[in-house]
Amino acid sequence: MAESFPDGFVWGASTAAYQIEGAVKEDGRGPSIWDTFSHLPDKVSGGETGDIACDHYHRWPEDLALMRELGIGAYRLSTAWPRILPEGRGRPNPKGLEFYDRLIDAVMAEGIEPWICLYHWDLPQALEDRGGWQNRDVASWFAEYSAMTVRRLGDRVKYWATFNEPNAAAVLGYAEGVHAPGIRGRTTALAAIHVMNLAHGLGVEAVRSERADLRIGNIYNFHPREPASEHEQDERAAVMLDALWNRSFPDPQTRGSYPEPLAAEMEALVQPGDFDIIKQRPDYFAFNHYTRSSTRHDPDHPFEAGTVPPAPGRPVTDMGWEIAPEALRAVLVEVKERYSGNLPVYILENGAAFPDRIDEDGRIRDEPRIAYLRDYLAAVLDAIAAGVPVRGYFVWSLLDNFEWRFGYGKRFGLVHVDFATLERRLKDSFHFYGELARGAPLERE
Ligand code: IFM
Repeated sequence: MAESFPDGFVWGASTAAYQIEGAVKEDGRGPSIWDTFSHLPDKVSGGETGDIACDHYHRWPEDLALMRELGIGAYRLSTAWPRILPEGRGRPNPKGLEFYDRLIDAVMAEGIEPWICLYHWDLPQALEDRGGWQNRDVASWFAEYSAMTVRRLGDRVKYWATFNEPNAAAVLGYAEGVHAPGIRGRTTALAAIHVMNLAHGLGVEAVRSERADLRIGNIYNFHPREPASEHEQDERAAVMLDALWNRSFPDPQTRGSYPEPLAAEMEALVQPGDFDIIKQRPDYFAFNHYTRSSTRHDPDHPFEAGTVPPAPGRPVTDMGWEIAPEALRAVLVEVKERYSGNLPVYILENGAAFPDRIDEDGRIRDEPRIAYLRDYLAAVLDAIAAGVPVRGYFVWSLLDNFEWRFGYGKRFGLVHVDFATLERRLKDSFHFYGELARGAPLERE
């Protein structure tokens, strides 16, 4: 059965600065927490770093040609705070701003709508040295950086997001310590959550006071967290992880309060007036989604909530993440009920890592990725039929890239990158996605 997406549906691709740009010491860029973290021993698989990544900083014209060939209508990138403000605040780095200026002009010249995310995990190291996301001042510095970036690019870029997956930045970076800056703790994570929420609120205000005509939101991440058993401790752990992962940002930002299992602990951090700053009316509602997982009581986890690998036999991606497209439909329906109402909804990341192989004829027949995309897109169609106003879908990712603690071993791209030569090669999924982007109906399995 073939089914079409609604007229005007936006087909996009997403990337992030640290994962693709490289050129970490060029043209005045300052170090970020990921430069520091990835250079520490044993933090990233194989000791890999984002020093070169896809070398997009130099090869962006080639990557833009790929976007043109793909036929996407929108491209979501992130600006690197340490490229624009090497010390995190103060005087901007003209060359950093010029890079994004040129890129945006070129993207628009291709008829592709640029979307900018202001924070995709690369906090300037100078600010981490001052307490990072645990320091309330960083929220104001984020607002200054946001205003500066919008002043330069807001005449052309209409769609803005403050943060990408602030939950991942807070939980992986400040609770579990497996992402930069590598801090493990409970109070550290709660502080980071609150300061990032404040930064979002101040950032939205700063962007709107620069220009009232822009569309701004936040990019959440929703992954259902079911209890691994009916045991009370597992149920409690699942409620906690759901609050921490799925609710600790959208709840305060759209409803003005922290979710129940965290609310009491957060009280110590919340100052009078904070929720007035944090709760801002978004112009659209966006999130990323990849999988679902079950949760068990884990006394060694800072929030006593551990993730259980999928049961043997369940289909998984190369990340070990369960393939469960029905979870995306459920999340979309829940998002509308709980948060977004009639706001336009965008999925700003979805995709899958698989161990791709280049065949002798040079082709990459990545059928598992095509099947994943087809099934998740069918779930999007189901949610649209159920009344969720989904207006766009952005695949993660255009290119294979630096997958954080997994280095270059996990490939999410529609385009294969040979990290020794930096040669790009189209995968079969590139052609599959390109046809949809050009208006072909989705053939359901
Ligand atoms: O690569 C990441 C991206 O930076 C944020 N969302 C999830 C992707 C896959 O892990």
